[in-house]
Amino acid sequence: MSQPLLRRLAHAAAALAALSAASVHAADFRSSDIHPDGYPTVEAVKYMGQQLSKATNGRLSIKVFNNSALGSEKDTIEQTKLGALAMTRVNIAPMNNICPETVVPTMPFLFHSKEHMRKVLDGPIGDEILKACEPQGFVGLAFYDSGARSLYTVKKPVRTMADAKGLKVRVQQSDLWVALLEAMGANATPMPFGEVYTALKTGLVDAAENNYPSYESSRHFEVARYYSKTEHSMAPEMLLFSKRVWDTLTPADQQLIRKLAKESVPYMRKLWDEREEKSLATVKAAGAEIIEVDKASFRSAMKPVYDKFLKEPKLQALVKRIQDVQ
Ligand code: GTR
Repeated sequence: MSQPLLRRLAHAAAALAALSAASVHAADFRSSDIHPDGYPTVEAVKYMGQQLSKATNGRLSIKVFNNSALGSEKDTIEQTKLGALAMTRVNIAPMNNICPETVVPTMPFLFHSKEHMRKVLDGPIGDEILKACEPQGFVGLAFYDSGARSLYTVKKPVRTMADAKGLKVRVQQSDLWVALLEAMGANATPMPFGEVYTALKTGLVDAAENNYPSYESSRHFEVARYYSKTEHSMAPEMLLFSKRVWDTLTPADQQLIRKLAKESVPYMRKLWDEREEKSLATVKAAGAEIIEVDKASFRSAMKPVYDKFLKEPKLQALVKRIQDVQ
């Protein structure tokens, strides 16, 4: 075939592709979550879907599959990468092994308050981290709150670092989380969230760690009733869109989706603040013991984690910038 003909054919194919992208009239984007109905992350994505439907007269919408219906976070991340799933709401931790920048907001004792965390993630640093996952196939739309994570145990309370020694602790599926618990002297067992209740109940693990809403909604508090306020990480939640699906959308739709995702953040936070309080009251009423710990001793044990996971200067620079945010 002659060169000009080939070139013309290529142009025609490109025009056809552009046309079909522009003419995607309707889509019901599937989004996953491991949490049940009523959990702030689930409700925030549903809210975003309603707004999307309203703004497009029903042309675009979102259907949330919650309660791990589409698998663990690791599974849904994989499906999102492949484009089998349009969106997934996951914690940042299972992204740690995929997208190096996500390690930064996961780091132990990095944020000193909820306000600090929100300010960083709402600003240019948050946007840089969201953007950094694009080459891996994810369009980062927003960060949601996940509070502070603390240790909870079945048999004996943790009050000092010495109490954590040798404990078998369930962690999220991330190398950073394994190292974090090992730095406390514990033995880390990575597993999906949906398996943790049984693991605590059967003694496969002695402990787990999470924020109040997850400790409560998963009913882990029924089995592990000592909640020790280590508050060792404020690893946030992420809302990710599949880059493969994204690339089939018009720029106007992309812009709308980005905007509505950002607008779901304050909605989520309102629910989150209420839920944290409610969950704490529920677990206390059910007999969970909330224990103050010597946080400084836990914090000072984290140096090996910083040394191991922040070798790259660009990650070190991000940490420094976060620490400098007032
Ligand atoms: C929760 C988080 C989930 C999941 C879970 C876990 O706080 O909302 O996305 O990461 O923790 O520990 O697996």
